[in-house]
Amino acid sequence: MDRSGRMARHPPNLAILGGRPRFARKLHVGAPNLGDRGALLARIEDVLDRRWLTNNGQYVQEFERRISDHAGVRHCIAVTNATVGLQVLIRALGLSGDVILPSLTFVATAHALQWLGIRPVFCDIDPATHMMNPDRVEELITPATTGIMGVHLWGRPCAPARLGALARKHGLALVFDAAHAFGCSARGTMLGGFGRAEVFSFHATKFINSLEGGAIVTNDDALAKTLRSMINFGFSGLDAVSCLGTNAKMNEFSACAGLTSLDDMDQIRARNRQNYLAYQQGLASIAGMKLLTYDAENRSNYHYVVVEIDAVAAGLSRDEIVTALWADNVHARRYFYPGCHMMEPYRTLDPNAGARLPHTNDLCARIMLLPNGTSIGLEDVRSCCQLIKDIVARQIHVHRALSPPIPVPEPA
Ligand code: T4K
Repeated sequence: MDRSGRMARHPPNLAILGGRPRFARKLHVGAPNLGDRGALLARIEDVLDRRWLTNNGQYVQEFERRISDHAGVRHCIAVTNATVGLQVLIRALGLSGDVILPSLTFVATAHALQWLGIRPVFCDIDPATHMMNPDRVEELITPATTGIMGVHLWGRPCAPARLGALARKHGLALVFDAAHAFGCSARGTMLGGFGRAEVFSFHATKFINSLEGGAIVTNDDALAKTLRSMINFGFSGLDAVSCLGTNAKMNEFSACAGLTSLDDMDQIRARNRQNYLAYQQGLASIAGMKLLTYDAENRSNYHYVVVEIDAVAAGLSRDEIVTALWADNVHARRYFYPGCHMMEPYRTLDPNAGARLPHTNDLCARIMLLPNGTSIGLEDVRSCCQLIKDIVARQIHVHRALSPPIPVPEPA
């Protein structure tokens, strides 16, 4: 059906209706951006030649320097992944009791707290930005609150100035899960330097990747010293252990991959942006599709292509569209459905949390992420938009084919 409500006369074929998949290969949200293979292999050869594989190796140190330079912060502590980075940071800050965070985030944000016996208190978002709403944060502060964990979702800044003022007013520790936000800024200041510390992810699916990996960045000298010791069993020197620690050290192969990825950062961003703009153009004429925009005043890595679906206007629910896309080999994702508060153990611990999270619940049911990154070209984006247009045009047939609804497939 087109925007005027007419049925298309010759509806195109779709895989969900028995046609051949539109794409011969699977298009993933999160397919790794691979840097120059030769450069990566040369670095790995060098690691092997020098027989220094981990424990603050030369490539980890170089990676840390380049991350802190780019983010404009004094210290960068590379870690095995962002989840462990958050855990180490939370412990180093001595957080306890309750910490306020959004529910619209990857479950790792909440798990990092719960893992350490801290109660995650989920806060609703501003539907216009998808960010945790500072006004709602203030309402949730109680004597048990010790901290606020903002999440720069999709690389958009999570009100760092307002949350900073709130944290100061109430004497709370402010940290940021900046897993999505490497290379992004808030009004001219790169994300990474806000709050007590921020944590980037360099997982394979991220803008910059070190296979698995993450980094804690901070301008706090004393905190950085503690963090560096904590990620290495608490060692402060040979045979000297000065605090409780764990093993969260990044290895040299990961650092080699991270450096190779950083070498290509400008090209990756340019490709992301070019694809994003093509999606913007391609989706503009499709009923019910609203692409989340990135503010011109903030720098973005354009890694995430986030679409809000209006099921009434599109004539199909988000889940129906996602199921139809998967059949055609476009593996759109429903990040971060159904929201952390609906996942265990949080659902059992606080079964009523959803009542204070109306915007989170609404968005979780409507968001779809589309593939981006260097494995996706302009032709892919155009075909993907055409595919969505065709799905919407055949809404009655798609709806019928999915009744009773076929569950959205799980990733392999
Ligand atoms: N905070 C936030 C806000 C986060 O988003 C994340 C991680 C974290 C904290 C924790 O960071 P880390 O501890 O991971 O450093 C994936 C990633 O595993 C996860 O890192 C990421 N967020 C999350 C958004 O995405 P899943 O469970 O969706 O992964 P999976 O296996 O379904 O893969 C995602 C897509 O990427 C699939 O379509 C397949 C594709 N893919 C994946 C890999 C690993 C590839 O094409 N190639 C690959 O090598 O969590």
